[in-house]
Amino acid sequence: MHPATRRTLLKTLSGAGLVAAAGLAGRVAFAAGIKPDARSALIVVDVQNCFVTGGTLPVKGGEEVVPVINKLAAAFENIVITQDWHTKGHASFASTHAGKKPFEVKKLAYGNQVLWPDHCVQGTDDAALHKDLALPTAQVIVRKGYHQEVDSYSAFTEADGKTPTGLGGYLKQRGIKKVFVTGLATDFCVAWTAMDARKAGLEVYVIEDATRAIDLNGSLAAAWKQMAAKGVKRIQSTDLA
Ligand code: VGL
Ligand code: ZN
Repeated sequence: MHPATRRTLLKTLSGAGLVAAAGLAGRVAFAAGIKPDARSALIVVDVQNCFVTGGTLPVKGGEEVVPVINKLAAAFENIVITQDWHTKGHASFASTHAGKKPFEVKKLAYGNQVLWPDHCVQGTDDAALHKDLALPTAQVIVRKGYHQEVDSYSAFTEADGKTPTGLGGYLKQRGIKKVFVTGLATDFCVAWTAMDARKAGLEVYVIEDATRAIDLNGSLAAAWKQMAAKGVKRIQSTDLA
């Protein structure tokens, strides 16, 4: 082989090798980056009877997240569960407001509120966690939406934008840096929880196939867009496998 040809060939080969190595390193780094560690928590949002088939505010396919979440749980040392936990006659219920129907919007003291069917009333079977949700290692259950006049999609801060639930302080005291959000519904409680987790300075992933959406007037696409703008990362449960 002519020396010049050999030089070219070697360059080409090492060049290809470098590219291949970089590709592999990139993949490994990505996988390592999203691997849950001791400072990570799985947040399981509102997997309650109210939000699955047969409930008072059913999310299409809501029950399908249960086996996905049960499987994910094995990878987490820290698990937080949330429950939507409304009073009777809660301000977010259409039935509370004369002449209002579910899914209409009403301006309340803190801003526009979507009005829902009566759902997740404290202590009812409708508000209980789904019976097949198997999370024996979960350490805390955060209830939200219990102030009569204020809703709380977010598990961190109520809809008035200022009243904390305590979850932010809990995670901070426990040294949690990274959260993986799952549950119901993608475009309401999951999205608001994920965005508030960013506000709390956490690294945030939403595991898409461990969520299901209500999708009211394009709310699902809007939620993904808003989450992306706030640095929430959208992943699949297989990314953690
Ligand atoms: C939710 C509507 C009303 C949710 C809660 O869990 O996403 N959505 N209350
Ligand atoms: Zn609610």
